[in-house]
Amino acid sequence: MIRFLKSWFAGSEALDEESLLSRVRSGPIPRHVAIIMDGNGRWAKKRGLPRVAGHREGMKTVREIARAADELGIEVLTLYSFSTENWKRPREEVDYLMKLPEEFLRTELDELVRRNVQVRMIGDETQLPAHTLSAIRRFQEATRDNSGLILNFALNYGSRDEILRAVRQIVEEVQSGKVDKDAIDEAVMNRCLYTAGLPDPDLVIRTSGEIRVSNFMLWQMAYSELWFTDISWPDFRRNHFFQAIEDYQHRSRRFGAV
Ligand code: V07
Repeated sequence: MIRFLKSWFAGSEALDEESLLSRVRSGPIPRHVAIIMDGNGRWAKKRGLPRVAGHREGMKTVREIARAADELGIEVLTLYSFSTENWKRPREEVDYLMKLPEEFLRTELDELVRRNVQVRMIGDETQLPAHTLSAIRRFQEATRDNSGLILNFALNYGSRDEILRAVRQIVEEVQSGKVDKDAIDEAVMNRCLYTAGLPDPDLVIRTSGEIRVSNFMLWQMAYSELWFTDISWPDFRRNHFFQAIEDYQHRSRRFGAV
């Protein structure tokens, strides 16, 4: 009897997972989903592990969610991997984080190429260690001609910093006569941001309980749906991702696509 109940329960869980996926597939798929991957350090601490163990576990979630985004036909998945504020963390933690793009290259490049994924980065590249930047460059070169999912890592990214750089560039273009002051519009701003050429995020997800946007895509998320969960990033699964998208689909149906 217990065995029967167990298998029935497991079976209904699988059904739930599949029916959620098929419901999501039948609705409008967001073009761009952006995620603040919070809670790696807390996940580790709760288990008596060093913070870096949480970052390592978080890489597995990156793999799972990138696969899910690809399967749904999402155009852009932006993952907030390292903020301009994160340099204030302990030296050993920063050093570890800066090795993750190499680790990701080693373990994921083959599959990403097979999936026709294009890897990009937004953020200030100039302060990154040479070994980190070279892994990112290798990623970009190996996936440059791919036309599938854009897997966009926000690394040494800060939205205010991004906006200030855009302002400086626009001032330069005005001073050199390339742009008239009165012709500065949203399109001029958009092409001066790191996200130039990408659609604005339709959906922004933040894991691990904080209800803040923390200097992430402030200009770009003017009309985004926001979705928060208490689940930490290492515990975040494709079903949570599908749930966020289903909620987004209900909201955009109710309020119209503005
Ligand atoms: C980082 C793993 C995921 C959890 C959140 C923070 C830690 C993937 C990358 C990455 C970046 C660029 C690239 C390829 C992979 C990464 C950092 C941290 C700094 F081209 N995950 N991940 N970069 N974490």
